[in-house]
Amino acid sequence: AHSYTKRSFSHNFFPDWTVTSSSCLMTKQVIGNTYEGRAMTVLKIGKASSSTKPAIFMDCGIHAREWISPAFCQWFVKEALSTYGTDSQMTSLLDQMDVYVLPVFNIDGYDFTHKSNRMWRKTRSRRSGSSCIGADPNRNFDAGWCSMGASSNPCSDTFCGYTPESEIEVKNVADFIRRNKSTIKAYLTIHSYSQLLLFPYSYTYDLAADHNELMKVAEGASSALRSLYGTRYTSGPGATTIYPAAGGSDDWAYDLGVKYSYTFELRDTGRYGFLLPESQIKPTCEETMLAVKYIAAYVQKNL
Ligand code: 0X9
Ligand code: ZN
Ligand code: ZN
Repeated sequence: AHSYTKRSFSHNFFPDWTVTSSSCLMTKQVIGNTYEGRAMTVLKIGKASSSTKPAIFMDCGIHAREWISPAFCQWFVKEALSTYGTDSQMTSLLDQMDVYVLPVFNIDGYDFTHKSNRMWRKTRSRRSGSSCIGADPNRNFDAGWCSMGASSNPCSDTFCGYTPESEIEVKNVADFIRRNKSTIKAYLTIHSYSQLLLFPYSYTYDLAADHNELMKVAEGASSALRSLYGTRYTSGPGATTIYPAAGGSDDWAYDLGVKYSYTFELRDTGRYGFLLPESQIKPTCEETMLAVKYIAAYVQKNL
């Protein structure tokens, strides 16, 4: 694709920008369809190269009601494309690496939160034998699957699904990451809310082999984030920092070999929760950008 315009997404949170470029900084790839048949499109952002570049994978909108998350992916794409060539860090990052962005992971659920139930969390898959709909995509990955902090009851909001990767959206993403396993150096997944920067593990209390380094990078990213508006984040392994919960994408990616695997829980800490007011979208995206760029710079430096 040779241009990026605000019309690229069905939900346009930032109507004040239009970014166009004559160079090839972004291409897109459909990685499969959702349960209801919507195309899942991964954007690949980076300077075109004949050789394969190391990459960072980032997804937003695993959980339907966490609306600030897809807003952040959209912000990231706009910021990356519009600051390439002027921001030295972004330029160097996109020269050397690619960033894969999946703007909305759980598109069916996200659509449902706009039309029927604002607090929906799961996918929208159906199966004969149960009248309850959907599974929690962040309990459906093959990482200690359904062993703790997940439910085998299809009516639960944390239903782990019938088998690992039973949700087609999870299968599509897992297949994409497996296919690109040798190039993907970092996995970032954006959720809300609680202001946390989590890393493996959540399916066990055991510390990750890279615990110290993951903690150090998380602390650096959190202080970069805090430097803008003073927003405080807590860093740590999922199991002890939020709660034990198996089947998450971060643990799965880490065990696959993607060392820098992080879950962001964006603003706020509960005053508005999932219903974060519009006035906080832009500041939340701006500060989160600093944390993501901090992690990206660290990964780039340690390739
Ligand atoms: O429970 C979750 O999936 C995440 N919190 S949320 O409120 N956005 O639902 C936390 C995920 C942490 N990582 C794992 N449990 N693997
Ligand atoms: Zn192009
Ligand atoms: Zn979530």
